[in-house]
Amino acid sequence: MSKEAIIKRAIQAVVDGDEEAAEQVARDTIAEGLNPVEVINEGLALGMTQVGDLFNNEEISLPFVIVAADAMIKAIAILEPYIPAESKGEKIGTVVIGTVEGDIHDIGKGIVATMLKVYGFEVFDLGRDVPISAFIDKAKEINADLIASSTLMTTTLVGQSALQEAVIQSGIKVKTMIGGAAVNQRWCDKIGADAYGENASEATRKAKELMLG
Ligand code: B12
Repeated sequence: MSKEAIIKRAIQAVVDGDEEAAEQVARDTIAEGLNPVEVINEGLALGMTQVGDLFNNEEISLPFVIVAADAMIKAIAILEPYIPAESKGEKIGTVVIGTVEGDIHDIGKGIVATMLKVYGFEVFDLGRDVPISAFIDKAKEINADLIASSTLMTTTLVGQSALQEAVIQSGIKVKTMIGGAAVNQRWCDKIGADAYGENASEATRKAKELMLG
């Protein structure tokens, strides 16, 4: 089966919220020797974006979004062990990542965490709804190079500015990177974070740049 056909099926499986179809596409991706990262980014994630648009236009209700998100999570769980490691050499840096307090959206954050691992970072994923103190404590404990935070809601954006403040207050030497659907470069500049990444590829590129700088 061609890559295009698999990607089309991946998009459709998420839009339909069809868990079995999503898992089957993941297994077919592996059987066909395709790159799981491409199927996640160009297929599953695109399907989730379409679900978001349908939800925004009030064409579907929240339960459908939940089912679609579950289908995507199940497929990613199958694909993750097959993602080829790009960096076989030395560790590039250590990252603490999480979704800020009050926000339970974690699919995109999970993709970013996976990509950072693939590209040679050691990643400590604190999950979702993470208090600011937990980011700071973990960063201190492991002597992190980078704290990466995600948020998808305008109501929880303030968590990223509070985190930025807390990093300064704590005096730890750590870079900060922010992302998530509610975030943009303007917000990054406003709160003084070191980098903003629009998607997982940009996140890895910017994280690498921060380690060099
Ligand atoms: C799936 C989803 C859910 C799922 C989440 C499942 C899960 N485990 O994550 C469920 C159904 C649980 C959910 C719940 C809610 N949701 Co919701 N949800 C979505 C939806 C449709 C898609 C999000 C998604 O997964 N996209 C796919 C991923 C791959 O994309 P992504 O997250 O943007 O991540 C990419 C980039 O942003 C970036 N990135 C992400 N994180 C990071 C971090 C860093 C450091 C970097 C560099 C980059 C980066 O890279 C990622 C990969 O490319 C969005 C709509 C949308 N347009 O975003 C609404 C949306 C985010 N939800 C919304 C809302 C309001 C809610 C609820 C409050 C609904 C309710 N009334 O109960 C609750 C939230 C409860 C809470 N306290 O958090 C709103 C937020 C509105 C706003 N602007 O504030 C949105 C925008 C929908 C809308 N238009 O109303 N939701």
